[in-house]
Amino acid sequence: MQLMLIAVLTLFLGACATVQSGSPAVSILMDLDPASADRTVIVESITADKEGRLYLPERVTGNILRIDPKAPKSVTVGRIEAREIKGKKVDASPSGIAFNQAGDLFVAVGPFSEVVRIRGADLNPAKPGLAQTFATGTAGANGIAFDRHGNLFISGGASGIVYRVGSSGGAAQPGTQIEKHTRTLPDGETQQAIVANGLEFDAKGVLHVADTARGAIWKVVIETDSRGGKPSLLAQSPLLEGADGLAFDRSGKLWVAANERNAIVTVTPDGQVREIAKNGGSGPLEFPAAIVFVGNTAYIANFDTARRDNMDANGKTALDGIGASIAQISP
Ligand SMILES: [Ca+2]
Ligand SMILES: [Ca+2]
Repeated sequence: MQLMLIAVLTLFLGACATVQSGSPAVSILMDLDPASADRTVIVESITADKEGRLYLPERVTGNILRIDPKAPKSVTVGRIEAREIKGKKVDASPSGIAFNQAGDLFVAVGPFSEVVRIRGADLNPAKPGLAQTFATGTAGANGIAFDRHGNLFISGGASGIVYRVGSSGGAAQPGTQIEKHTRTLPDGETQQAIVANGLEFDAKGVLHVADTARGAIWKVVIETDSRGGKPSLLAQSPLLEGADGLAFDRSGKLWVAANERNAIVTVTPDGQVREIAKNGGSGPLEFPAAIVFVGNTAYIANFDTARRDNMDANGKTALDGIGASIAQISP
């Protein structure tokens, strides 16, 4: 009897150890609108400053939100104003966000074909800084990332173009291009044509590009003149369908938000793909679109659009779950 008890206990403890060494748990750091699960708040990207505070551009208002994960509360520290273009009011609907080394904040604004800047000193909850034009000529501007020389790279979405601009801004130039491609989602209708989405540089300065349409990650070696070489495929997998925001962890592993699959996937430097978290439409991942690390903790922006695995059972809405939010994965 005693032996049997020990055997059962051993099995039980063994199972616990297996669970602990398996997938890390995803939890919610903050619901960005506790009053609603609808898209009253829309966040597509996330970054962090040197003090570990999180920044998200909000698409409905054009506000830049700042959240200290140690005491989560959203404050507005900057703003991207709507513009009048050809007689029509055009909202900024900002996407990619990144700091440069000096602590100035940059945001991709697709509808303006620009990247805008707010100086670090102007990120102020008492008087939110107004964004100014930094780079122009970036049609479809989506993901952004700085190389170690201070050049800014900007993904152009379905065109596959990745633009580059020097540290003083101005007219951006094409740096490299991912070949165009369109994938039909499992619903047989939705077309996914974004081949240049999330961008990130690894520790060696190699640019990585998320190809949402192919479910792939491309590597691009940047030449000394800051132009990109020919893209080479690091990984392609059904697990990467919907690949959006990217972030490297401290070990050099690439984390990928696979938005349409409600999943977080990792890719090793030799191209091994592994799923580390996935859930249905009720969260905690709700169309995860971007990731940033603060130390060993990953913070994830939930964009929560009604597509594929984030759709409710009715096949139309994404009102299950809590809506726009920040999820976290702690080691
Ligand atoms: Ca909510
Ligand atoms: Ca939802």
